[in-house]
Amino acid sequence: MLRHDWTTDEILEIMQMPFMDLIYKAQTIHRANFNANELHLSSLLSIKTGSCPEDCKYCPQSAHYQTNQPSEKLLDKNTILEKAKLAKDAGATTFCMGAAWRNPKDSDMPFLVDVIKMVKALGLNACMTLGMLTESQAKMLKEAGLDYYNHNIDTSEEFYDHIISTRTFNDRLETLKVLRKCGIKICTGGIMGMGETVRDRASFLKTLANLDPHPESVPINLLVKIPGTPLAEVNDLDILEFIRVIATARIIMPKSYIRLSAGRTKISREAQTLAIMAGSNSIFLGCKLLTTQNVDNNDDLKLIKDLGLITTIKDNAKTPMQEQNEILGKIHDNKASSNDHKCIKLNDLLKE
Ligand code: SAM
Ligand code: DTB
Ligand code: SF4
Repeated sequence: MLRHDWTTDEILEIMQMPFMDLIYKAQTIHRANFNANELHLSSLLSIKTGSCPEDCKYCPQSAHYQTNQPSEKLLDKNTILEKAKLAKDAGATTFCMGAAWRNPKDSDMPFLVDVIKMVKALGLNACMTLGMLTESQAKMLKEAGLDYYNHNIDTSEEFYDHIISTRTFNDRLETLKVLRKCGIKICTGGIMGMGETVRDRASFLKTLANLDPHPESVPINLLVKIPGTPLAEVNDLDILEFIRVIATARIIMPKSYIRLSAGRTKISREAQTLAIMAGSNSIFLGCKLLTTQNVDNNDDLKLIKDLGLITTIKDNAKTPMQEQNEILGKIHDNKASSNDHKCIKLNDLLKE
């Protein structure tokens, strides 16, 4: 039975049960609702990078902090289309486009509508994350064919003001309501390891699980510490605590996709395996997330293969390595990361 009346104490009790019991319960619930060997693959593209007016203390793209993230103008349609095609060739089924905006301007809407139509025409699920939306904007995105909208609550209601001051927790919930009203699937989650308490993590999960219906997609990010941001030096979260959040999310939102999102570079393949065992069933593929480095593709594919996971990676993908690198890592040509050369053609590894 899907519940929407959780208390923080009830969730705390689940999250703090003996670890083996927690994983067993999460895995049992996962198996009752999903194929436990299946992993969903998404691909991310930052369509407008940097100079964001919001002051989210974790974010490399906030204009409030001195990070190494250069500001870039909105990508053009052809570039986005090219990246979407490459994502499809790589085997992603969902293409998620992010913009460093507080909200889109009404004058941006025709462009966004065209982009959604282009991505949908490729047969991909389209997802966007553009900040707050008005109802008329959400309606336009829905009519264009948008499947998912990512809009994270990020942390607990109680801790929110420690992390962001330029908008409120309630602002976030309002946009989520607008999305529901317009029939767009909701992707909302948050970031662990920002200095929050265990109770904050339970309260964060309570807000998500008490949304009715549950969000279709729940990204759980581990903080990527960005030099120059106020959270650059925060203490590392114990990885078992992170796994506890994933397992608890699976238990209380049994039918939602739980996405093991940012921060995978910080955790071992064994910890990622544990996260998948605890019920996360989706990852972002590619050497780059929006602006930061992701797990190198070689390592992801080895893990997929070693665990015998079923993914949407296609057997006949013929993307040249050069192009593959582009979608998987060098979204911005001038910022190749040191591990770009390790991005390999997906199927080469799977066919071994
Ligand atoms: N500007 C839009 C917004 O905030 O809704 C969309 C883009 S924003 C970068 C998308 C999400 O990325 C944020 O909600 C946050 O949860 C996540 N994120 C940003 N920086 C991060 C970091 N350093 N570590 C982990 N997750 C991060
Ligand atoms: C989400 O919760 N995680 C993704 C997706 N939604 C858009 C983004 C992670 C961004 C990590 C920091 C960066 O690469 O800029
Ligand atoms: Fe802007 Fe989104 Fe980053 Fe906050 S998380 S600073 S809203 S890009």
